[in-house]
Amino acid sequence: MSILKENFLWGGAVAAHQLEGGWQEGGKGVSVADVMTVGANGVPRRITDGVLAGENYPNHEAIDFYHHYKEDVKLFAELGLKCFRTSIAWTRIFPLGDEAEPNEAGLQFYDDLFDECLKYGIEPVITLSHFEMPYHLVTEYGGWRNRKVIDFFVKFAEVCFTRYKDKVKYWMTFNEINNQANFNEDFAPFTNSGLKYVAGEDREAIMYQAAHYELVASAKAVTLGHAINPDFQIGCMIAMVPIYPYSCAPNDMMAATVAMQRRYWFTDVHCKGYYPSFIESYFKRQGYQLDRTAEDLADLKAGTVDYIGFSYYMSFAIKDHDKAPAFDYDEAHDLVKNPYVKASDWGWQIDPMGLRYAMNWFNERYERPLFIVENGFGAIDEIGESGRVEDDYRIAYLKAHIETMKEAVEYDGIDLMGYTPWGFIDLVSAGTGEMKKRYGFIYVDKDNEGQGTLARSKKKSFDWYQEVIRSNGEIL
Ligand code: P53
Repeated sequence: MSILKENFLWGGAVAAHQLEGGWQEGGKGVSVADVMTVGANGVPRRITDGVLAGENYPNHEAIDFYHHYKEDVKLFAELGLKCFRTSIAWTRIFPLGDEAEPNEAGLQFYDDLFDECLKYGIEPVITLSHFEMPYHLVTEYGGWRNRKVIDFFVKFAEVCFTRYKDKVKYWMTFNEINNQANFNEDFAPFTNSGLKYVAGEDREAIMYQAAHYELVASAKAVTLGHAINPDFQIGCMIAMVPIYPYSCAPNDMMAATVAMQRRYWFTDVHCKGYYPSFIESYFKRQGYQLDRTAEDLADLKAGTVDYIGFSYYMSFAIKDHDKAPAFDYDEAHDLVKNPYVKASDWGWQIDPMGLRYAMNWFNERYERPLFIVENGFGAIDEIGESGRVEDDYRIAYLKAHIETMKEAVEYDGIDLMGYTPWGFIDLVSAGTGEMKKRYGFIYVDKDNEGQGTLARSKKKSFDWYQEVIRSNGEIL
């Protein structure tokens, strides 16, 4: 008997824009990911005004999964995956986002991809919106600040649900919808919501409005999906980075509580169907008059999610900065290093116990099944003398996290659906656009400048993960 259930969904996770490439193939339109240049460790990606000549846009080709998917899915089957989490590029289905009819070539691509997965018994797990909304919706409508985008998204969801209802059972609406809580930076508002702020705007108020429209769109999609196929399991997707109090000073504890509220209220709306009291009270204090209709509130109530999908990479710590803990935490300034944990080369703090903590945090509040849909270790990999990447550091990271995940199931009684490590085939980093920040068990020969043969090869972690799946997590 294993600790994890028999039908546990062991898998791997990616997103369309980070691996497919083929950015203009099959009638695909330009997405927000197509106008982001390559960055570097500590150097943000630039968002350009459209696609400009002479810039390096790493997502345009990515790892060219669009043309390699058959050989890749064969490798995924060899790895033993039970499920494959990817997203449907919105711009393959609606190239501009506001068309009356979908693009058949795009729909056919995902039919072919899902058939290829199902041929090997690999279940597709699909995110509808993963940092890749049509760029046209940004330039013509201002992204999610515009209520009209709700209808465009719901239509996209309906087309996908209807077309793939017999091929896909597990869905998620918006990837890491809560990243935009960090509204002072440009990256998350743009990738989440297609928001480009102009100077002098109230960034925060606009973020709440955009998030509200997304939450309504998500709820409407959930209701619609269940009507199309009652067997669908439709989840939300939250970036879970627990925020610990730096010390047991009461103000640090309260600062952490408030920071968690600020980052995770999205989950309350997705799971409970209404806004939590602390955020209503914050809106009141700020004088925010959001556009939230009675119909919206009814939609939110009706369309709560079946499960919580979440990513987990790291934890944060917060120190009260000589001010009473209020609802004004700012990620860039208030976070401090946790002296008890180490960090990756990119400064992501490595904290396996934080995963068990996060699972308990979700479980206590929402009592919904959980699905760990991202976890992983971004590192620079070198092909060693053996001819392959000996990524023992990655194995160590994953092993430690799977151990605490199993503790959460065994000791805390948490209902866990599955585990899909991020970027199990090397792909373009979302945060930096780099290729050299690798997460994979499968190496892809390509560098930050876009050079390389695109050849795939197995790393040491490939064999390790194969055994983990085969033993249902008993052999780590
Ligand atoms: P990269 C920030 C914090 C946690 C997760 O990230 C994040 C981000 C945004 O960078 O994103 C998720 O590639 C996201 C994936 C992304 C992955 O984590 O910056 O869902 O698209 O690739 C890893 O190392």
